[in-house]
Amino acid sequence: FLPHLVASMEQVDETYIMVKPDGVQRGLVGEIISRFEKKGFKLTGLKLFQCPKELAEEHYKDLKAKPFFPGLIDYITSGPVVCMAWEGVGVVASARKLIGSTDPLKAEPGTIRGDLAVQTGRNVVHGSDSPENGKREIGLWFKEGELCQWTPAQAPWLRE
Ligand code: IDP
Ligand code: MG
Repeated sequence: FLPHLVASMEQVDETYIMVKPDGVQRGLVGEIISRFEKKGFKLTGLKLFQCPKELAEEHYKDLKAKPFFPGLIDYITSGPVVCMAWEGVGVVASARKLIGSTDPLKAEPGTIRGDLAVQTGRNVVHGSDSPENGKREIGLWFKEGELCQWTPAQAPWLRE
């Protein structure tokens, strides 16, 4: 039972990461992408996209009853977003840590929201909250043929 076989049996997850319209308007796209790129996750989908209202409502359907829901939908559809699919072992939980708390004033320094934002309603980035939602959201935001399966050259330098 060799260690490298154990490692390769670990579950590879996918997460949906999105630079929200404020992140695009503020010129933070490259900065946000590079946080995930430098960490060592694999990018499998990327596009600039103007989100229709129906898609924003479907994406955030669990928050429909919240008082901030209409404002949230206006915010997400107010300009282009950058949609990303990222893959890796533990990527969902790790991406949430890199992103930081929902309220940027409570987010730790070093996290994207902790470093780059001040308000919950303008918190620059989205990340899926579970592997199931990662799959669901990638399915919502990307069409078949928009995702790429590839082997990064750095792969053997990231994992034993
Ligand atoms: P998350 O993005 O950290 O997963 P959720 O609770 O899932 O946070 O909320 C989704 C998004 O809804 C937040 O990122 C934020 O943009 C918005 N939101 C959440 N709570 C509030 C609020 O109290 N006021 C305004 N917007 C909010
Ligand atoms: Mg959430």
